[in-house]
Amino acid sequence: MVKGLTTANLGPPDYQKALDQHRKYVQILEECGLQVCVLDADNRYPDSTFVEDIALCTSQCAIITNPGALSRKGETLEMKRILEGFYHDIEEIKSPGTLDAGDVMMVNEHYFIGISQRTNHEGADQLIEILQGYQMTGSKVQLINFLHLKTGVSYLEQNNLLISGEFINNPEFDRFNKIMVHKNEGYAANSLWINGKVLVPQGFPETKKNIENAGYTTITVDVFEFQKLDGGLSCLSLRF
Ligand code: CIR
Repeated sequence: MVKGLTTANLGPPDYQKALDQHRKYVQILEECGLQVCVLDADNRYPDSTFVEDIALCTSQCAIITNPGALSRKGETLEMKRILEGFYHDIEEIKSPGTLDAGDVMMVNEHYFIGISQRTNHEGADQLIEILQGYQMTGSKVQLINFLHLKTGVSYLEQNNLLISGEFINNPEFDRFNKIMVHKNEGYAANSLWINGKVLVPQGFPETKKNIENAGYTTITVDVFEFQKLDGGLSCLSLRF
């Protein structure tokens, strides 16, 4: 993982610390009532700990993505094999379409899809067509600066949206109650709702307070070693 893709300028991650933070993350998911299946390390793919990008797990089917970064394309094979153990229906995004599922935000049966450096229109259109085949819907959101859609916006259920930067004034999100994330706490925009609680990355007190003021219990999680690789709380797992 120390060779993972990054724009963060925070230096390479400390592998031992990352393992420790990952263990705690798993423990917290379990404490939130989830059954966690921890995958083996795959040393061929330094970014493969960010499993969220490789598949979209819906209530009806799993969709294996076609990651936008060349170095991540091969991650899909193993993920497909694993998800076949959980899903009857598996779909795939195909070239020239590319899609990272970190660009996909689920709001009930609707999926917002970021058009980014990783996800192109063709990939998003394929996803929308697949979703429609299962009575779900999708719509596109153009990104300007963020790596992934969910780097800057997280759905916390009950119509509450944690939102930052370029998304704050985007009319696509007008219908939500917006919980703002200030510029100096931007990383915390990737927080994670699980069974009524919200996991918030460590070190962002204002955002944590704003989430609590909206009525949630928060759990602080240290994922700084993963922040060094542009990864956040949601990227580290697939929830279904
Ligand atoms: C990458 O650039 O692909 C990884 N270093 C980080 C991926 C983070 N994933 C996400 O935001 N969903």
